[in-house]
Amino acid sequence: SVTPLGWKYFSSSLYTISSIRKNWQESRDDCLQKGADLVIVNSREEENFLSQFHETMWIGLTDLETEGTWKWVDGTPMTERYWGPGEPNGRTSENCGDIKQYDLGKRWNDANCNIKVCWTCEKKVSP
Ligand code: 2F8
Ligand code: CA
Repeated sequence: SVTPLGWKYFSSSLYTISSIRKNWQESRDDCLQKGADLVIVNSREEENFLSQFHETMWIGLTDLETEGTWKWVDGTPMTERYWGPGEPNGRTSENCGDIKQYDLGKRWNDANCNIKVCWTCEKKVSP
């Protein structure tokens, strides 16, 4: 099959980064509308794949439900951890995960869910 315009294929998923900025919830809503969700990072390879998107971008990680317990939007616990230096540091004021331009491989940040940044959607496809 073909890769749709604006999406990139990696390991049985399609990815797209927004060209505009929204808060975390509105970003997630956009992904859901596309039949996708905010990206869930399951491996070092996937984390490195995402480094081609050169913007700060929301990922599908949040501790809104229980402070300090980070979960992915599909309900799975965070197993891989690629936090940037000193992150997460925002306690109750920063409950949404983004990827910042920290060093490759350690780029996750907890940010205030209301700030507007780009976001990346992931849609699983059959291989
Ligand atoms: O230096 C890390 C720090 O950078 C920003 O705060 C100055 C981030 N804030 C936002 O992205 C809103 C912090 O989350 C981050 O820890
Ligand atoms: Ca932070």
